[in-house]
Amino acid sequence: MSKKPGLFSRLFGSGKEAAEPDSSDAAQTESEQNEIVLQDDVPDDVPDDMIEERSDHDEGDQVVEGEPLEDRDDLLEEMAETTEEADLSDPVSDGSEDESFEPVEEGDEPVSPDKEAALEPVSGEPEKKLSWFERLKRGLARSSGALGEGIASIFTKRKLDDDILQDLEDILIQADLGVETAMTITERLADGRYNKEVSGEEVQNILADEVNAVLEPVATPLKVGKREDGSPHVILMIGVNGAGKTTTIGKLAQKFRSNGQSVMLAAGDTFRAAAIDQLKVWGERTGCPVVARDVGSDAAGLAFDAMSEAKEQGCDLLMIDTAGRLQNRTELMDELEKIVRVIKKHDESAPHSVLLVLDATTGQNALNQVEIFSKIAGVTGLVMTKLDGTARGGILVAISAKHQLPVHFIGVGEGVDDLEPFQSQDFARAIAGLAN
Ligand SMILES: Nc1nc2c(ncn2[C@@H]2O[C@H](COP(=O)(O)OP(=O)(O)OP(=O)(O)O)[C@@H](O)[C@H]2O)c(=O)[nH]1
Ligand SMILES: [Mg+2]
Repeated sequence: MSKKPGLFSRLFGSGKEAAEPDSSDAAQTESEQNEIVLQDDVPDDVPDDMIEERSDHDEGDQVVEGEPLEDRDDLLEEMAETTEEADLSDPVSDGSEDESFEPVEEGDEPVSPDKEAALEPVSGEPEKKLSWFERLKRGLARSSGALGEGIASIFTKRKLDDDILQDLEDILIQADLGVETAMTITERLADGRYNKEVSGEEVQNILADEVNAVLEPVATPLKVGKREDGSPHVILMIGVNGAGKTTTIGKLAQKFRSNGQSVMLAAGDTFRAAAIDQLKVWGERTGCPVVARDVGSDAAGLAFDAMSEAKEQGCDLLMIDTAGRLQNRTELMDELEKIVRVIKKHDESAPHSVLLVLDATTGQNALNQVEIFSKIAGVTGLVMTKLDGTARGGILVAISAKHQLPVHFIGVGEGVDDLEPFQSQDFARAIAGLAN
């Protein structure tokens, strides 16, 4: 049985308990074999204007062209210490088959138990494994707590009147559920109950039903698997800085691998050496080859080459990481547009999934992110991270009511198993503070 990191760390994400990643000789050798460091040359069939060097940007580390990656051991040490980097503490999936993914006919073996054991944290007491719903409920505790307290405080043996309905609407709007959903819920509550006593539990049930009604149509499993022509399914991961793109790639790689799929990763965040290395660490942990170039290289060219490489190696899936970018930064959004354009040069149908990673703690700004990233890169689905530690989980309801984009996964912690396929009923009951 695996030793899990502390629950607090998994739900509230201090990252301080992260064990140093495995850097044994064996792992290093495997990692070296897995790494595909490409020359920064331009593929022949991509027009020159698409492959010009990217412009520097003033966020994150400065780009130094051709700068070699820092010493791996130092970087790994640094990553284990920082709270801003990927969680390195929880490499083990529960191994259960996930029906969200298509079965695989060919491909590499999933991560072997030996490799998993080698990556296990070495200290700490094993914890009772909570069910996903328990973890979701714990993760959403701040959102449901704020809603629950508000509801309890206004539904105390009073008859339902306009003041109570207005108070409830305010609470729902404050929890970022959106004006439309808030109004639907209050209208439904008022229907047949006006001037009657209403219990908090009744309100919670209506809240859960209405939230579910909005979310059910968008709760869509992510279908992945090799294309009919034998080429890999290409997933492009996009979003603002720090949303959780790279961590989500790592968590998904683990899931796909335990479903027997062969996965390649592309380090398309070429702005920072640490970002490239973060993905390499996930590659090591999940047994996925990583296509990387030097920091400062052209991200679109790298994506193009990674597609050739993944096809050549017969991979089922290619996941391309990208640098975080604010949606109002035109030059960075232009670069993203170029990445998509160059990917299409390789395969008109790609990227087959463009996953926008949204940080739940950003609240209303997420609505704007969905709008602009969709315009630029054709978002096909959403992943919402950090639903733990925020009272703003209701934003997912507002986004779904407005954009109706598929929601594939939600994250409620930094650990590798804190990302799960999105289930509307679970989410609705958890946010309303109801027992399963
Ligand atoms: N609490 C919590 N933390 C998360 C979750 N998902 C990711 N994180 C943490 O968020 C931080 C940023 O994650 P990254 O994956 O590096 O984010 P990113 O979008 O790749 O960031 P940039 O590459 O800088 O744009 C890391 O510390 C992650 O461990 C989550 O669901 N809950
Ligand atoms: Mg990243």
